[in-house]
Amino acid sequence: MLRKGFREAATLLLLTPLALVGCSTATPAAVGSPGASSAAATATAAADCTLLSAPEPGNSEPPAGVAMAEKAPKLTAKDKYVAAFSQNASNNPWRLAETASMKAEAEKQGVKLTITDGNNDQAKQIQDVRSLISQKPDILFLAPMTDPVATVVKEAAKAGIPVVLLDREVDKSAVAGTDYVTVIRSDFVQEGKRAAWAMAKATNGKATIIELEGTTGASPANDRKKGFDEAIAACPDMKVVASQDGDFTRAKGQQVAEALLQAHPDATAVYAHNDEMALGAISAIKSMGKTPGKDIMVVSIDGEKDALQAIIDGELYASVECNPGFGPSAFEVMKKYAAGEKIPTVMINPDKMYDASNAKDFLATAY
Ligand code: GYE
Repeated sequence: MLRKGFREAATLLLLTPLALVGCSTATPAAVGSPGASSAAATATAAADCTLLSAPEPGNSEPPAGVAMAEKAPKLTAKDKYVAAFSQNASNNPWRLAETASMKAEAEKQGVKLTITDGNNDQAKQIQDVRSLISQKPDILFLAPMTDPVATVVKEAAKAGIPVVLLDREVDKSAVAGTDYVTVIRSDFVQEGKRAAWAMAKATNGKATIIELEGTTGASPANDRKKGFDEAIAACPDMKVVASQDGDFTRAKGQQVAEALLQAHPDATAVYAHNDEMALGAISAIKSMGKTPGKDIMVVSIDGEKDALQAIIDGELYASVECNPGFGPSAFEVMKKYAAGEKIPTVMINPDKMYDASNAKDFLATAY
């Protein structure tokens, strides 16, 4: 948790302020894109923004006291599994990369995998899951669009099908370890905190921020907001002045960014809950005759190829990774569960931080 980061920072502050300038806590100009020395980033740092002296929060500690999945439908070990995957949308590179990872791993493991696409429509995804349940797969992988998909998670459990949630949560009416086996995901609150840290670096702790939220009701949208808000509370001169749903898409991100930037001409920063919306915002900033990464600093989450390129181009300051490569972990859980091994009810993926110091190194392998 960032708390750990704060604790470390507080200890360091007590010991020696000089120790704070380590390799992972370099000055804004050293860490950031060329935009770090921009007009948006005020020349003098906000002295009372403690994020500026804190180390990059990094990944959270693995959650403590996680229960094991005891009451979910069982999976019988077989030579050949028939699996289903309900994807919620195919409208951005992150979703396409996740689906490709599931397909590739199923092929590798000789698993027959049926995939449905919810078209970014919750009602369609609910229908998809019902039709997959009626096909009685051995296991159902489900990347939920929004919280209410919990309804069909419970229906799958009633039908005796073990469910593994991928990349998002559903609402708590579906019980982990009972209605579904586990959820594999990132720590989205932590991602929000790491984005806030990067934003503090980008703006020297002084920013008038526009926030582009992910799809309303999707757990990463809730948590990325929460983590960011909690972290910037450490910086009195960082304020979110407008926050709106950009549906995790480039087109909506651009449209919402245009409207909010017009309504708030004093904005100096955009925090987007994913790269696609950040890239939309970058287009919006340009169309208003402003320079992204200079007049307006942009920070986001995911680490897709176009975002890494935008970092290299100095238009995006940083992107907190959220890795879509779920195939290997999803099918490993399936095999372990079938073998009777105990499965924790939540499994957290570690994420990197991409900025001007490393974006080039990851460009060739990005999605
Ligand atoms: O960040 C975003 C996608 O649920 C973690 O959904 C996922 C998010 C991802 O559409 O780009």
